[in-house]
Amino acid sequence: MQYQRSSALFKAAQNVIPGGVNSPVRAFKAVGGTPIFVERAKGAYLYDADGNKLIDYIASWGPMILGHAYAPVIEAVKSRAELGTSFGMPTALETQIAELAIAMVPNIDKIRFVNSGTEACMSAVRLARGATKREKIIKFAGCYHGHSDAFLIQAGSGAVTFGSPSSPGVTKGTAMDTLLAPFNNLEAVAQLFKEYPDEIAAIIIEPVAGNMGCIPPVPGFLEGLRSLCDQFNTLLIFDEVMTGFRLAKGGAQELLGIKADIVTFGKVLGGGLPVGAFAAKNEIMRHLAPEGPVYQAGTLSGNPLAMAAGLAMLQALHSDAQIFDRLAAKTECLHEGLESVLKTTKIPFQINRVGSMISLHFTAHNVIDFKSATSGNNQKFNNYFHGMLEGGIYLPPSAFESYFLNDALSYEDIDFTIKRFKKVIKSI
Ligand code: KE4
Repeated sequence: MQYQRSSALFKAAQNVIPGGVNSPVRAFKAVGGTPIFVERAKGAYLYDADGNKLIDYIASWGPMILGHAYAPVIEAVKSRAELGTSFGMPTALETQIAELAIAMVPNIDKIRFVNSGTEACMSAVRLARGATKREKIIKFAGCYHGHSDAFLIQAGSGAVTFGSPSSPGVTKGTAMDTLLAPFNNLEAVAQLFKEYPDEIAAIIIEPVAGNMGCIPPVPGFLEGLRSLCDQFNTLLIFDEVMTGFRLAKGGAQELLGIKADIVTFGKVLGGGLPVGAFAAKNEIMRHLAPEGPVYQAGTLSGNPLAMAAGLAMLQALHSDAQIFDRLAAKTECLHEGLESVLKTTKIPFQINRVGSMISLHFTAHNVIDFKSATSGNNQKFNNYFHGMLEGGIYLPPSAFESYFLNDALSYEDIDFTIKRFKKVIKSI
């Protein structure tokens, strides 16, 4: 593969955009080398600026669950654009997508649309604080809920990749209201409630962590959080920006059978356009402006193009009873293929998988939290990443990310991936 054009584009971008990218993880800092500039994408394939065709296992970090340039979404956006792109006034479209999302997701009566997962999580925490009149929150080391100050305390994803667990610019005051516990460690959470029995407004968690690689909850962990929240009148926020509309129609709440008090969404919900959302039962959502006093707003919230894309996406997912099983089966096939190759070597590895989220870690330890996720051999990961890229397979450029499979991936694509892995594994 050659990347002359991507490297020229990267050079030019660095003159006018910090680090040449609009989101740090895209810069390949963790894996080294030149970030790939993409020209277009269709189905399971990316076509980069140098004309290379790549099998895509990121799906834009989740949104492209039905493959790139999915025709119904494209059509919806095209026809909607003709009618105007933004009004700053309500449209019937927002009600339509809200009704469908509420029909698909358990335990929510109302939903507020925003423009990103960060905004959704930030607003959900403010709502929880306003509704409970408490100030502290609990988050988990390695979980990432977007880049608002309250969350950049040992965040996952890009922040971990940059090895700067707590970002400069976050004030001590903010950090004091964010309590940390290790993922999958119920005892540590119980301890925090012992110390702050009536101060914790909410626990915010990725029910299946996707920002340390993919890390499932151990049996009893989420159930334990649910009962601690009930015991201490704390709200349980499921950050389903990744898992929502991906693990099941009703997301992780449906798949894992755990009720959250507030759920946040992003990614798939927008069909590739900028959308986030947060949702809850009426008794919580009634605190939100203009119904209640908790303020939250946005010029482009509920933007008609984004709503059109999201509605087309949700309609496709809602009407296809097999989609989530198909995605899980393809992911299982990838898992088995990678495992069968690795078992012919002496390389220690862990593969974590939930639904269409999966990650490979070069470590002998079970990967159950931030500490064990960072015990992986990053050099091996980087060699693996570049070896696969050379073979036309685009994986997340960081050991702290989950892969996101899309339904346009064929079993031939997966077979091609495994064949390439067989070659690459010999030299990492
Ligand atoms: P955005 O603000 O990036 O739309 O969503 C923030 C967010 C919130 N919650 C979870 C569970 C998330 O995974 C994310 C964002 N995910 C990362 C990928 N790990 C986005 C990729 C990026 O930062 O460029």
